[in-house]
Amino acid sequence: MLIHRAEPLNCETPVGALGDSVTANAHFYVRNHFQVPASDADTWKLEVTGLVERPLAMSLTDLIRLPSETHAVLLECAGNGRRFLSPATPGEQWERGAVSTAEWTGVPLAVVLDRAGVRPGATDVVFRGTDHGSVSGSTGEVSFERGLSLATARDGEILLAYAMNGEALPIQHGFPLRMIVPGWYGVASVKWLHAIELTDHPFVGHFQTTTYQYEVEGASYAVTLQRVKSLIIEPTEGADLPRGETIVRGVAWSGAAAIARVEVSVNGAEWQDARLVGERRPHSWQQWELRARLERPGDVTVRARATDLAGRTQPESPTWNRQGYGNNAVHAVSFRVA
Ligand SMILES: Nc1nc2c(c(=O)[nH]1)N[C@H]1C(S)=C(S)[C@@H](COP(=O)(O)O)O[C@H]1N2
Ligand SMILES: [Mo]
Repeated sequence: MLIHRAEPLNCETPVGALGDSVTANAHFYVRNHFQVPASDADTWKLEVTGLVERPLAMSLTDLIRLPSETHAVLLECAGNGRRFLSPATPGEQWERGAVSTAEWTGVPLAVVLDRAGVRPGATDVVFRGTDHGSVSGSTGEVSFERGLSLATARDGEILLAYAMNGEALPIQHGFPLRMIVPGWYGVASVKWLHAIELTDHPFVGHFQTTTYQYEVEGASYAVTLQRVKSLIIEPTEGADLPRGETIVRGVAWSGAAAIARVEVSVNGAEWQDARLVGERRPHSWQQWELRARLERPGDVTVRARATDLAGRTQPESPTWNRQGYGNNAVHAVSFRVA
């Protein structure tokens, strides 16, 4: 892992470990704003309050008894790729590995909302983690909290997850319970979740309306769905390759829709369609590969560009914004042919 900060732990996955359909728990990137909170599974409760018919306080055992689902879902930090923005922007200087995929098991959020019974007039939902600390620009302690509109919260795909790749949720990934919000940048997937509150107004808070905003020339809009993006896993940067056939391979994803195509360009030549490998899984990454013949010795640069079924594609260079989010520029890798 590439460690950006030890306290609290913030580390990214080496690109070479991102080629498989799921990422091992030990290799899944970690993004923490505050110290990892202590959690005692025996006394822990999930509270559901606010505009509901029946306020709930559920233990982990209560949740595990409800119908569960398992889905492969990719998480990407909105700051992934910040390191490559110019001029530099503040925050963790993530390279390309603040993205990973796991199989999450848990209870659909919609099931828990139905058990509580949403009252008329509720429009929004606030999700609270137990971690807290100080943040710049505000006095006192702030908890990690995020809001979603009720419509988004009910869409059926959001999980309250207690297992990751078949193991109990590791402490740094949110034990005992976290949200998994498919298609959204990772910030929406609140870890160490302990409270859900139904309200009649959109949530305003540090991690909602101050940070996680694209700020460009006076305008500011919220970070929501993952932008379409692709990553070249092989060849690796600076590799020495023999002449002849080489397989260029990688992964691609998008929060808005499945991947429609991935194109590769070798040394600036025309874009060629890569082959999409395996099944198309929504909310996970799509593996792809292209066989290229490299006959001339020397330096070679390959670039990869993904397009999703919503027709979105990647820009050649990053779209700069003040807080450094959503860098989905085309990935280029250079290597040598002997
Ligand atoms: N409670 C809490 N939830 C959180 C965070 C956090 O700091 N505290 N970080 C968020 C961000 S910005 C990301 S990218 C993902 C990272 O999840 P991971 O550490 O399991 O990879 O968790 C999100 N959920
Ligand atoms: Mo993030």
